[in-house]
Amino acid sequence: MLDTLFHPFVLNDTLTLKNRILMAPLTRCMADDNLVPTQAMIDYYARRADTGLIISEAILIRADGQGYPHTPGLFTPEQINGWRKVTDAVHNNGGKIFAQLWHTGRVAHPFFFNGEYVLAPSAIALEGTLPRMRELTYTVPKPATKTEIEQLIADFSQAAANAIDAGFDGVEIHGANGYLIDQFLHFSTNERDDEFGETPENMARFPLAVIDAISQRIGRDRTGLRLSPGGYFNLEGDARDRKVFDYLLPEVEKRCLAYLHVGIFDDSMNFDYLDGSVSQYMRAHYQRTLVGVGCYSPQTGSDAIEAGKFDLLAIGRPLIANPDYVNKIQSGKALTPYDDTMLAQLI
Ligand code: FNR
Ligand code: 8K6
Repeated sequence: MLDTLFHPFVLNDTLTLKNRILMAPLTRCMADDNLVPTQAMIDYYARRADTGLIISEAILIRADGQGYPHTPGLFTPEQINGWRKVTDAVHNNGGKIFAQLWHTGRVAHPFFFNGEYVLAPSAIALEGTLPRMRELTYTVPKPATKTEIEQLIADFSQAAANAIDAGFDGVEIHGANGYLIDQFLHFSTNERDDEFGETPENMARFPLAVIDAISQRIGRDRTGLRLSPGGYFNLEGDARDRKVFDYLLPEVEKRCLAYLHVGIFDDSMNFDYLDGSVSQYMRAHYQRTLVGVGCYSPQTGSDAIEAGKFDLLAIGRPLIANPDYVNKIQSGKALTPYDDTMLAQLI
């Protein structure tokens, strides 16, 4: 029964979603040279306003977080104005939209912001070269000092305030997929011996400080979070990471955020040190609203919700291929299959 997907869902006192299908955050690299959303992006998001909640593509909190070409920002007045047009268009079509706030940490490249170095927890470089820019090799990052960490927290908080100024209904903190926040949470990228490393409490300190700063600034009811306890993208998982997330998830739960979102590409992936899939592990350690994702169809997604595996379903690639995804599944029409060539253009 797909019906489950179409029921409204009360997230909290401020937010009720008209259905349980979320648009997953999807980087498209289509902003203009000043990292401002374009008219094509406004139209692209507006077409998807029938989802219960759109989570925007990852948006840079500041210039030195950039790791791919033409990813949008939310740190200049021009960028804020650009996003205002997107949120207006989504709201005019009856939708809701959160901004996913992003700093790539060691996955950034000085090429994009004309800088000297990138910041990360520790001086451990990502191996290899940038996607589609094979002449650029990842650099050895500079371990962020305590002062730089405080500035990053302040900049995350400012970007959240900018998102609200731009008309977003809330923000999702991008703590997943091996980017800055996630780099603090895994041993393969965090070798610090100060209050941000070595123990679960220390490794969770920066992520929790970002969460607290943002939820105090814009309200916890408007703050969501994405996490990847399983390392699978941009960093390697380590059995010791388990303890970090065992500590972090109850701490997050206490903060009563709008939702927690699984960060994974394929939820059938199992991780030895998590004793199963990431969504199973998160559900076992977190009782509040959980968003599942990763290679789900409408049927498998609604089955998972009915079985209590998670509460809301985020859909990524199928929504790239089908702007009218919700309408199609509601009316029983066939979906257009996704393929990677569709990334070249916003439809
Ligand atoms: C992604 N994903 C992703 N995740 C995220 O947190 N922020 C992002 O900006 C992006 N960008 C992105 C771009 C592209 C082209 C893809 C394919 C994926 C991951 C995405 O949100 C989702 O977790 C996966 O796509 C799995 O869901 P589907 O596609 O199987 O429904
Ligand atoms: C935030 C992201 C930027 C770029 C996104 C690229 C997406 C690529 C498409 C999919 C490939 C992903 C594979 C990852 C899974 C690895 C499994 C071991």
